[in-house]
Amino acid sequence: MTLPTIWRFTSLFTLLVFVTGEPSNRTFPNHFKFGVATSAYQIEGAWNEDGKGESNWDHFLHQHPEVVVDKTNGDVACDSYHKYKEDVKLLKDLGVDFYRFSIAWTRIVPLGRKDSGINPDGIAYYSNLIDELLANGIEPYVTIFHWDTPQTLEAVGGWLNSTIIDHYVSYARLLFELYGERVKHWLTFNEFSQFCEEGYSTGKKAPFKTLVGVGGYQCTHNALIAHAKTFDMYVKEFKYTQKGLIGLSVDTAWAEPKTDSILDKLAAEEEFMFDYAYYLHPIMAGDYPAALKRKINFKSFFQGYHPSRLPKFSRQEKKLLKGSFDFIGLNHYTTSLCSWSTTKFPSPSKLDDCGVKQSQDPSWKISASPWLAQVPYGMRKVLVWIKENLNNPPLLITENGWSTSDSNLDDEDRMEYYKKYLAEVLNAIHDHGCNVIGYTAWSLMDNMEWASGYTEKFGLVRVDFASPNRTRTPKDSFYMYQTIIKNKKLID
Ligand code: PNW
Repeated sequence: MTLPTIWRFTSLFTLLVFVTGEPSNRTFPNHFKFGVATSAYQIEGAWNEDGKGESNWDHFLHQHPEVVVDKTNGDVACDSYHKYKEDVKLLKDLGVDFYRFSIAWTRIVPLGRKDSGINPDGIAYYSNLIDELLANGIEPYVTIFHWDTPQTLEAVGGWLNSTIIDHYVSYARLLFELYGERVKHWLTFNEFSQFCEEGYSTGKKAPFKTLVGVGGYQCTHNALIAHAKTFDMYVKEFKYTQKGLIGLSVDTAWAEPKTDSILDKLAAEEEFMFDYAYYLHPIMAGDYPAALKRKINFKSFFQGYHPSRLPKFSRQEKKLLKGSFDFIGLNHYTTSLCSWSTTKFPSPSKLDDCGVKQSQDPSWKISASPWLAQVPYGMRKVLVWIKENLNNPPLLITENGWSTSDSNLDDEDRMEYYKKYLAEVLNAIHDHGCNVIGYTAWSLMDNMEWASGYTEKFGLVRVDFASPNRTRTPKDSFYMYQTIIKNKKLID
């Protein structure tokens, strides 16, 4: 048999299994990196120490403790502001290649606007953290904004007010100046969908506004422009000397058609457009998807919104947006089943604009977070969908994890989740050639889970919130992840 004939009769899958052994023995590529993630508000505490300004989360949870289920807040959280060296020891022990953390804008620029002053102590904190990481062989991956808007800017509309764009860009420039020699991976934003839709439309996250069908689009629009301007600024002013990479993290739940019917398949496609392409098409192609614009503009017109509820990018903004990324960060946790809604959604709303009903299969295992079901195939399908529909960009999984209501050290369910999801990452790489460059577990330790307070725990490490020491104790999943990282493969 000639070689081409062998190629024709041997699927890529079979070949890869032949080359790499059984699927369960598959390894992560040599260049593949492992990390863990946290965010500033969720772990740091020290909310007003050493010159830090007030963020929207500080402000709203102090004013309205009742918006958090256990009426807690992030005033102390894991106290990482004081215990960062202990955190780095844990990271070193875990063996991660990188640590994804976020910088609190108000620690660096307390009043949000750079011209109102910067805070040397806050600057020193992250500088020390970065040095400590590097001294331990761990790369810092920095999220510039993980939802904690300076309250001074929130008070004048936050992300609804386009003046925030330039303040954000100045803050980002300062970070590149301060830390760019040492930080080579930047994420401009974490999950537009969560802080924009939930912050300004459905009112589940700070600033808890309910401008349904309008606020989320406006916020996303401004944040996308801030992202594009920051990317452009980095390329023009820093990239040549600092040689870093810039991406952003988007939230990518998989949308599975509820049945095999054409209609349900179309419903899932519609969900992808509103969940992924809405955010990713602008940064890849320079504008929102045409079908999304048509749909929202059409509905807006008949609802009496002139102009449309979906803002328009200028020609200059489109130019900046197009190709404004080095890699895409994916936060993936779960899957939903999609069908067309037979009951009406409130109108106007993003839900109504999309028109798709989402549900969970009753057989799925649900975590302590009601939205988070364990559906491992969703991980593979997301990676493959993005590869096939969005031109195979480099993908970094920036979050993936499982919540429990207790903090038990024998966290079997979390271990099962990680093993199954990581197996699907391997399948995406080996069977489908997805360009996945790394994986990040959420989270290093139990922390302040936003409006769920401390009731949903995502940590590989237990934190004793009853003790002023915030004592940290690794769970079984910590040791399992440690072994996976060491071996670059899954161990049964
Ligand atoms: C992410 N969903 O949020 C955030 O980046 C983290 O700060 C957070 O702690 C973590 O996930 C766990 O919740 C999400 O409904 C919240 O699909 C909700 C969803 C996805 C991500």
